[in-house]
Amino acid sequence: MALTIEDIRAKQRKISISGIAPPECVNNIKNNFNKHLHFTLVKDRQNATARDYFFALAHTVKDQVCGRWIRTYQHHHRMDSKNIYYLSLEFYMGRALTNTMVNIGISKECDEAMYQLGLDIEELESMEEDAGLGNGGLGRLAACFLDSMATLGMPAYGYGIRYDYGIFEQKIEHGWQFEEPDEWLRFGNPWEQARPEYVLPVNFYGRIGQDENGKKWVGCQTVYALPYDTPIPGYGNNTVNIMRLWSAKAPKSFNLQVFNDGSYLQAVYDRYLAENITRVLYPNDSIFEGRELRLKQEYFLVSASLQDIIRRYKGGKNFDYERVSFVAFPEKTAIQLNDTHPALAVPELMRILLDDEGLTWEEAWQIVVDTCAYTNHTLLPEALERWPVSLMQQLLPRHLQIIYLINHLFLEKVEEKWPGDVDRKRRMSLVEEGGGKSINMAHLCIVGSHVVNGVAKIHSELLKTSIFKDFYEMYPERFQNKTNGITPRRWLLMCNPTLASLISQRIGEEWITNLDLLRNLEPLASEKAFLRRLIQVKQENKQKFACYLENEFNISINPSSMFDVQVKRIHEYKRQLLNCLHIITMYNQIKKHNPNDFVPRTVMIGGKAAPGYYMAKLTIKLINNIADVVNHDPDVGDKLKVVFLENYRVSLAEKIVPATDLSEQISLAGTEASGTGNMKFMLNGAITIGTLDGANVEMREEVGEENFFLFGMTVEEVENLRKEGYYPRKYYEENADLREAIDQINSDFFSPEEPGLFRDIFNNLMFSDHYCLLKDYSSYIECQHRVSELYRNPLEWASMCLRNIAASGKFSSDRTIMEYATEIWGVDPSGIKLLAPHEESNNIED
Ligand code: 26Q
Repeated sequence: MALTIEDIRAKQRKISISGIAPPECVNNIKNNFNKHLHFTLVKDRQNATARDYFFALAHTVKDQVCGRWIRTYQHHHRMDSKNIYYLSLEFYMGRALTNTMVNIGISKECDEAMYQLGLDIEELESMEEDAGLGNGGLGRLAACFLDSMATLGMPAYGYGIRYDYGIFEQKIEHGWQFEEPDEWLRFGNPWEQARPEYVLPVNFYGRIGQDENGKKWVGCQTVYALPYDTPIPGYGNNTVNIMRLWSAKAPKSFNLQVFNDGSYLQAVYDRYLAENITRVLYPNDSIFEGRELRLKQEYFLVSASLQDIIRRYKGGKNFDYERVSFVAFPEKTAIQLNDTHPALAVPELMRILLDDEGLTWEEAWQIVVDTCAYTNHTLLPEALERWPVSLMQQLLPRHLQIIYLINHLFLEKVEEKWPGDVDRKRRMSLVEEGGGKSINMAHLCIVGSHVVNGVAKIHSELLKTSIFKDFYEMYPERFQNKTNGITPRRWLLMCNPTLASLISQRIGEEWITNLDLLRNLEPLASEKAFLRRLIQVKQENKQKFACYLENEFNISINPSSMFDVQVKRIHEYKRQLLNCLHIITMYNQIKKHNPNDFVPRTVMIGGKAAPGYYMAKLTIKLINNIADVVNHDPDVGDKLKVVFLENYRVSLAEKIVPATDLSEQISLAGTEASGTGNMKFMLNGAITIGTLDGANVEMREEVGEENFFLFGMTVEEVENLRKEGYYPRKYYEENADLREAIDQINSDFFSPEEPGLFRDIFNNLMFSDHYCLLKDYSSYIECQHRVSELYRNPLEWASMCLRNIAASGKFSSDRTIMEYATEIWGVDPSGIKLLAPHEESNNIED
């Protein structure tokens, strides 16, 4: 290998200290760092570990955040403007150290300080655990949104759950996935601030009745919600917002009954059961499972957050405690529901306004609808939440009663509009029959919100014509599109510093907060000198990733091969198996023809399977077995290499995205709501091979069809094919290469030791193939040929990469959030820049 990891780091260091850090700041950081090492960690340089150094630096950085945090709160209170609340069961934050340093503008100083102390800052950064409180796209989107809202200076709060265990750690053994618990809090979390003084009660079970105070819900079990705050720094504006995560705590009196009976030990043990509510993130991505504990989590988040929101409303500058009024609530409050997971916000806010605040139904309902908005993230029927009425009746009897009332009044409106249309009422009802009654949470969200949005143009259109068609006919004005985005801070500035500085050298730094400016790179697409530098940057990133694989996993890859990458959750609709069919086809080509004609590739696939998802787990095993055969075949050499990337997560994405040449976005058209990984690759100069699905459609629109490798059916073609009847066998019979690949899977070519291992994959493809892999195979293979041909010409390839970077501006989450702000929340982000604490005349005391 030409370069070692040390060479690359030394080179990158030269770039990163091109601006000189002021010595007084550097000294200050060194002093604080030493102070934390001594007083917070009680270590000296003799016995401190890399982890100790990470914690010392994290505390040093957090100290710099506190003043800005307090000032932001003061500013927002003074302004008394509308607050935005983003309710989500998932916030997939990843690591915070580098992001915090970058956003508050002290990364150069910290680099220099650690250098002077003889420490390797990258090694310290690598000690941080990912905050893995998410599954995939939906959770990562929430994290990108928090960054953008802070950067736009908006008074915004993320509300979520502080899971003791985040998304499981994926281990691969003999090719199979195993799950290990993610003990992310084991060494402590330097960023969070517990706020026990703001603890709130959350009630469960009980029954409907009337107590002495006129309460309608009595005899409940109470669990406390303890808030933990994490700072969310905006980029370069001295704003620090809050993400507030709730942790379950049993009240002291919990199960006092049992205690009085003398079973003290049982009572203490039961406290632990109550606290299980926030124990673990459900690891299903896009699969609904109706577990009671999950419903408890959803209500726990909603109940605690709404109490907190109302407390803040009542603490507002102009709130009149003598004459409590909620008329202004929607003017001061926007609540965004991240999918249906926090749908209970609708009946819970109704319950509070009716039972606790004494409003009439009509008053309360208007407030709820004007305040709430709902984002849908999927069309897949198996992902839609439908909670059994029997379960709701037990756990939340008052809410069920309110939902029935909402439904009754809603169906009256439907009857008014379409008299006698019984079937329509059945389709639109919040209560569904069949196999026991259940509540359709998406219907509840649509009826209880003033806006419903999809997450990419094509997805938002499909919502209106398919699953929510009836609702669109009823409330056309409610339906909007908000195409997803990603934060350019984490996904370029931070994860790809060499590309970021190459860009800044040419067009300045303003792109960091105005990503549309990347368009100014377009003229450089024909400038050979610049393209060569772009190639060089990509090559270094690839080499660095190759070093990482070598050091961490003892895997060696050829850094001059094309890095062909598909990283995302493993799911049938995302079609990792189509990628497998291509790999097998390439392998067969190499074996049959002169391998010297073959453009070398390293195909990397990564992602977690939900622990109970059999087909996804079998797919991982197949990828690993294919890798075994391909990588050990001497005829293949370093022409083709297959790697399964273990434990794909945010921090691994930050390493692989900058090193990727080809981004695989190959879902069946109409199944991927948006995708956001696709955007990360585009921003980092990868070229996409993809279908007309989700945000791919808009990426292609932005970059031009000549700069996007398109294949596969359109949504319309899928619909027509399904109508006329899809017979996968036909494509198997028509195409010899496809047949060969499928036969190899079935005839144990990849499982000689375990005959029949992949039979279920074979049967699934041949006799069902719900996601039409066989139909799209030939156009995929043909498209991959064109990709390889282009890769032979490095300058042409680089030119296309650059055009992709230049066209990626639309996919900044800043743009997405601006659209939510103006078109859903009715606020105009100030974009204000606050002064840093040390820049103000008076300090923390006021
Ligand atoms: C629901 C109930 C019970 C247990 C789990 C769930 C559950 C959890 C997570 C259901 C769905 C999810 C996650 C969905 C998701 O990540 N969707 C993705 O959202 C992205 C952001 O909008 C899109 O880019 C992706 O296309 C979409 O798949």
